[in-house]
Amino acid sequence: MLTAAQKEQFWRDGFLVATDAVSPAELAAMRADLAGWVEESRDHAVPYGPPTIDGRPRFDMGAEHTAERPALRRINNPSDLYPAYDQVMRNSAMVDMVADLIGPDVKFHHCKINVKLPGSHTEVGYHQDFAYTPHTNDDIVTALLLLDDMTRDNGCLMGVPGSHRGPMHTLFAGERFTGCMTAETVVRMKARQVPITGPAGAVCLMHTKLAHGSEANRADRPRPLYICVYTATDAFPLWRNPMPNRHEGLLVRGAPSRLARLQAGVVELPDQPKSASFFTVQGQRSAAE
Ligand SMILES: O=C(O)CCC(=O)C(=O)O
Repeated sequence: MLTAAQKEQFWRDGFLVATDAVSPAELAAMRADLAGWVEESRDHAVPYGPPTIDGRPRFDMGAEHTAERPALRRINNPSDLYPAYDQVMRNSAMVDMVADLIGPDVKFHHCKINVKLPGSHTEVGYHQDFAYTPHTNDDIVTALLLLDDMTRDNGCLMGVPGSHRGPMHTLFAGERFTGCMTAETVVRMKARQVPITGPAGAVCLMHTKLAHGSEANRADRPRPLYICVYTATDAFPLWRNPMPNRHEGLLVRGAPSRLARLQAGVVELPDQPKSASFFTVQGQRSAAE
């Protein structure tokens, strides 16, 4: 699926945007579900929905949410319940692309949708995903599928090229897990960041150690991302899944592994409060909290 140049770009920069990661029909089905959920959220004042397997509300809204101006910001593990999202997580071109990078043997870890509706305040504080999901090795790809065009003004992802080859940065302030890098580190990251943009149906394939964040949506178009995390089958979790789900460990390509591959180093383990989504961990309140 990916050319040699695309693979080289991924390992050099730590990310890659590839178009046509899903078929038009797959994209349309996911978008139709999402449009329905945004409408449904108008009837709710607090996070709601069929709970995740660890009992959390599946749908989370920001504190600014109202019926008139919905701020649905997160849907946790949609592949657990919704066929369109399950199909894409298991068997889309996106999965083949991931296998080209860390395969041939690949398993699933968790997934979510970050919505960023127009007028919502949702932003993503700078972090490296590996700090939330440490494993025995870092052959882990976060696949961020664009359900709409992602542009500079609708709160696109911002990433620091090459940062996946540098150190891991703490997400603690003293003893408190903030889920974000420290203010000093963020200044350094932002000085080197680049916008990551693309059309609906493209995917940003991101190395688990890439430093990234994103700002609020200032446009009149939503910026929904369907985010699926995949690992090589010989990468095993060192800590509990921040978003437990029915399909953790599901083999999506190749063969399982009974060997764990270990990478030398010291890993700081996260501290994950059981809130409706990681936005609250990062200090952005949920609706009606
Ligand atoms: O939604 C975004 O802009 C980034 C998502 C992200 O970093 C995450 O969910 O870990």
